[in-house]
Amino acid sequence: MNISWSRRIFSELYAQGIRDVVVCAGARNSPLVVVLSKSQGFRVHSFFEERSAGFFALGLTRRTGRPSAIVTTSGTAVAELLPAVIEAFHTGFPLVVVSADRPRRLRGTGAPQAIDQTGLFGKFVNQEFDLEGGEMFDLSAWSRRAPVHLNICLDEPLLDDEVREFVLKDQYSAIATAALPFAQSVSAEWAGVRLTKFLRSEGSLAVVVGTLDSKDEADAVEQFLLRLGAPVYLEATSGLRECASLQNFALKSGDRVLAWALKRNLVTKVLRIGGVPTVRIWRDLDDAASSIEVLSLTSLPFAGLSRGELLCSNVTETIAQCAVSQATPSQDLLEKDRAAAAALVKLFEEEPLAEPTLVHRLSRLISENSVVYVGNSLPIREWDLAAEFGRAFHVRANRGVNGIDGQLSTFLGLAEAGRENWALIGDLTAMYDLTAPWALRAREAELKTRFVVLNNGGGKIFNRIFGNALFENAHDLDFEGWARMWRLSYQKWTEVPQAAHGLASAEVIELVPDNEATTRFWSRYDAIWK
Ligand SMILES: Cc1ncc(C[n+]2csc(CCOP(=O)(O)OP(=O)(O)O)c2C)c(N)n1
Repeated sequence: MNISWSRRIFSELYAQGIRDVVVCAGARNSPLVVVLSKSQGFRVHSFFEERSAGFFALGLTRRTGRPSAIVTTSGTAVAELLPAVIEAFHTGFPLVVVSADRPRRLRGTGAPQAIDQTGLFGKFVNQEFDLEGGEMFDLSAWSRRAPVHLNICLDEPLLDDEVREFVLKDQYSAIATAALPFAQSVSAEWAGVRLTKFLRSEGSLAVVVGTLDSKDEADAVEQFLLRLGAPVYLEATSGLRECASLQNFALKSGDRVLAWALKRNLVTKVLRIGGVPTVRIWRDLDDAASSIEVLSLTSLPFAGLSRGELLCSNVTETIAQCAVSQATPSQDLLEKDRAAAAALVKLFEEEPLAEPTLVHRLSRLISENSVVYVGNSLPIREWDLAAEFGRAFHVRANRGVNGIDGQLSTFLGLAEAGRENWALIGDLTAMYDLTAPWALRAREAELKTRFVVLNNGGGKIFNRIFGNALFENAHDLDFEGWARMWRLSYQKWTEVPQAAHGLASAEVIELVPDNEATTRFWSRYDAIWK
């Protein structure tokens, strides 16, 4: 019954609203793969490397707003999906993992390509179904804010029937398949009351805005911040850095200004809105001895700190329920920020070859409205520090668990046709995901993609933190051969040009900073805060 069962499985997934299926073929999943190849209705993406494929599927989910599915064969192929599943779990995105398995009777016997696939994803899946002999699954209780795992045990003969073309029927109902609230969620009314109390309490407030879920949410937060009038640190993934209306309260000299203000008691309470922030002070706030009050308002159930208070609720509805009184921003803080921001601009002029300056100039080169994917490690931090304020981009990142894995694959999944798509990632991060351009083979014609590899010769974030060579994995490799292998155009830049001419539809740009200039830049930046 493998063939007819596979048809029922895909019909059900289609009815659940899934439209994109990433498939990594092997022998054990052959009934699923063959049925998929004969089905009409899915966009099928074929990949051979499951780790990248998992992140690509996550990118597709993020772009389409619908869960995507990923189909693997048995054994370690399934295990390769763990990083993407963990990232999806921590960012509240759905994925459907469909793993083929050998029959249950072989579990624990050491038979070829037979591992115990149940429980492989642990607490990072919302539901797991271990199915055999035509059993079906019921996804009505799936939160759609985390992955699910369907483990399909298939016996031989694998291809046990003729496979005919079939057209999938659209029974998908957006209402029946809407995401459920997290168990930790509180009502917007309750959250609004709590937020009002926090804002009215004694103390001097700063706001940090991390990743916001949508343009509508960003618009609502913008209006809220305007009413509040408190100093606000806007991470690029908030989508609010470009708001002209917020320029009077937006801190523009980097996250160090917050550390500076906390040390001087110019800020005594912090409101975080959106995703867990990247800013360094967020880690410092975890200090149990800290007297700084912290409140997090986020749609995800993660406090991101072991102290402070979490309001997991609908952000837009909560701020609509909140009675805001205008804050009185610390003038000392705003003045320091203005002076430091001016010093930063001067540093960009005086150190044109330093890494943050290259990032700054890149942010002026990239056309507005592009998708900009910023990789973890220094790229996201340097973009937050150095990207030109007021320019509108769609900034994306994987900040669930801050991994340097799967970054290019996620980028290719979420890249949008009809826009330019730029990825800015570190060199080790690029090496981690060398197979990612495989995904372009299916999407190439429609996509404009620029992979900017900031090649500073290793994991330079550690150089700044530890100054110990073992952390850095220093190297003198370049990316020209990688570009050639995937038949991508390639350019090497040591400076960012005034305008981007002659870029191919898919281009690798190796951006090479002058490491001495970068060291000088950071020591001069540090001096601003002494
Ligand atoms: C999967 C994973 N492994 C290891 C790490 C730890 N880590 C954080 S940054 C980093 C180095 C990144 O180097 P690179 O991509 O060159 O960026 P740079 O630090 O130079 O900006 C490493 C290994 C991680 N975040 N994720």
